[in-house]
Amino acid sequence: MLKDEYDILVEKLARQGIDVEAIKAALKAQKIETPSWGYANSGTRFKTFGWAGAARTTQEKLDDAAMVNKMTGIAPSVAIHIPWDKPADDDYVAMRQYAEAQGVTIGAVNPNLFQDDEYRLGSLANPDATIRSMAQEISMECCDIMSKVGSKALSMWLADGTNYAGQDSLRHRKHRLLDGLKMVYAAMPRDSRMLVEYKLFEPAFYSTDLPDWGTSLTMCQHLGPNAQVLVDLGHHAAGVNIEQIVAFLLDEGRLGGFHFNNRKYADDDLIVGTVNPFELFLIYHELVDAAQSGEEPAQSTAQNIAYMIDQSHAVEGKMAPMIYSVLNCQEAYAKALLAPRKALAAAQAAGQVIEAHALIADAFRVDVRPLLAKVREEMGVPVDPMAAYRASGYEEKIRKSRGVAANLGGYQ
Ligand code: LRH
Ligand code: MN
Repeated sequence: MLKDEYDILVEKLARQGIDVEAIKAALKAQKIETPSWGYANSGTRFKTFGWAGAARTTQEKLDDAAMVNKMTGIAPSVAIHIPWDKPADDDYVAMRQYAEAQGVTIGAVNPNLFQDDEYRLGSLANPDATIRSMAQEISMECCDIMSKVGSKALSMWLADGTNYAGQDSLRHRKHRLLDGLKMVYAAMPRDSRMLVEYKLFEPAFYSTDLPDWGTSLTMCQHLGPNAQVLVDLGHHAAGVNIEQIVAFLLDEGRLGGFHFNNRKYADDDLIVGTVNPFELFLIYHELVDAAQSGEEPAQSTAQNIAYMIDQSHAVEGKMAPMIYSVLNCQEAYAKALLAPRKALAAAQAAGQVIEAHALIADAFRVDVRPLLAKVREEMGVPVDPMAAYRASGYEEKIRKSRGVAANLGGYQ
């Protein structure tokens, strides 16, 4: 069945002059990083529902991430969050060895600068110099951890901001923040990069010190060439054109990576591609366009993106939603890869508005599942990862061996 559909799709794409083998090669090289915290219990401020089998330790999170990679073949690394993933014996080399023994590597290192009591008025932007030093220390400790675990990315998100007008000097918070980031930037391992994540609001509700892409970009330009912007899909005001931000940052050579998820209202952290799959497709369209443009710095920037998932699965389990998320990214990428770029460029140059839009909309409408099944078959991973996971017995195994974790508060 899929075979016939695959043959029909290949014929159709070949007639459009599209190189199907090149698309398959690109899909086999796709890499999506999963978040360690996505495997553990997490909820909302109202409630965290304990899920039987949710990971309780970093080793269990690495086991789960390895299973997601086994099922999909394109999730070879795991982002860690410190101190959520701080090993009891502080042995990060052992953590690296455990991960690699499971078949995954440690990816981005995220310093947690938002859960200690001292951070009430902020971390790097806090008016109190002692607390700023504390946040700088923890961030620089994460730079050491990067060397031990073999990570090339320090992922900085700050909850810093204010809740009331006049609460603090907005310009002086900017000065403190940049000074702090500069100290951390200088402490990063050579050939690594800092990913600067912005967020419109929450937990601060009057001003956020890194509220948007422009602020993050400006900070990155002050810091140096190894600082790039991280785009979390849930961190924008409603109606913002995220794919245009992606195109702009690619063209500036300052797009470092993504925290993929989806939202209907605010930072909902839902499964990527479940609310607005067309937006996810358009984001991949801009990435493929830049990667095939021959224009610099856009092309090399697009070929060096950290694709990461950052989600909180409050009601839908842990493993199935993570596998489903990786598959949604794979599908969006496949659709973007098969868009007829030459015809599109011609229609755009000719000002053929509807024709140009229709070429992109048609690419989105293509059912790429037969192509993805073929790619998985050739990669030696399950043709239907969700069905394979359900049939694996893994969910039952972890439910029995782990039960429901005790601590059920927010994130961990
Ligand atoms: C903040 C954020 C950030 C993480 C956290 C888990 O909303 O997106 O990336 O540190 O979620
Ligand atoms: Mn995020």
